Amino acid sequence: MTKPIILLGGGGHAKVLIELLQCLDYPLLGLLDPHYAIGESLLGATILGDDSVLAAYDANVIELVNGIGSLPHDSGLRRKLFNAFSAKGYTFKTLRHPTAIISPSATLMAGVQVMAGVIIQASATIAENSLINSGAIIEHDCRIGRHVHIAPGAVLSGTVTVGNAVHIGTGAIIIQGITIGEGSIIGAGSVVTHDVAPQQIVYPARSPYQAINRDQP
Ligand code: JB3
Repeated sequence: MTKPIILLGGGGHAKVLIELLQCLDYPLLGLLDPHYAIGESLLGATILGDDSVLAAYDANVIELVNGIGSLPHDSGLRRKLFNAFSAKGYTFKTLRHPTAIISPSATLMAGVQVMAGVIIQASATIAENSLINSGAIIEHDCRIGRHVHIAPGAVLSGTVTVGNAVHIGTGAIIIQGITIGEGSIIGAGSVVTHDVAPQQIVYPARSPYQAINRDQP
């Protein structure tokens, strides 16, 4: 049976998760976000307060959902909250959107979130607290580390290995067999054809954007 859920965060990613939890008919007690007043509502979910409120809830009785998303250069709040509350004995629920296609031989670890329209193929492994965002494709035998964000529409071909805390931007393409080192950022729209060392930033290879007036001869 699904335990009552408390959602961390009330921003853009949390809104998408509230609707996912409602769609799955999971019992959402409310959410924690210091930005709101207690008792306010967000898409039908009640604000319970800031993270200090969690101390009132037994870690064996509830489950958490990490509603903090991630940006390439953010503070790592998603990772910090996962680590801090896991250390206190709380568990993070693994979520699968009903429209996602997930191979029965794929492995999703604690707190992994698979959003709408994702495809995850045979023998892929996704480690703790990673977020596979809308419409991403994770092909067979990929190994995705912890605290990774695969942004909407990114495509990882077969046997790609992604280190911990990597950000793969919207629409990026990673060809088969590539390894991306821990903490690296792959910019939106990049096409990655060589291994990427840890802590690198990869920008898409394209010329500067130039607008041409359609009326010019
Ligand atoms: O790219 C997509 C589809 N989604 C992005 C997602 C992956 O990452 C989205 O566009 C954003 O770039 C980002 O979503 P996120 O993290 O929801 O960002 P934002 O809308 O800025 O909301 C962050 C929320 O976290 C805010 O409401 C903050 O008040 C709240 N917050 C800040 N510090 C906190 C804390 N909440 C809790 N519980 N604890 C904190 O310490």
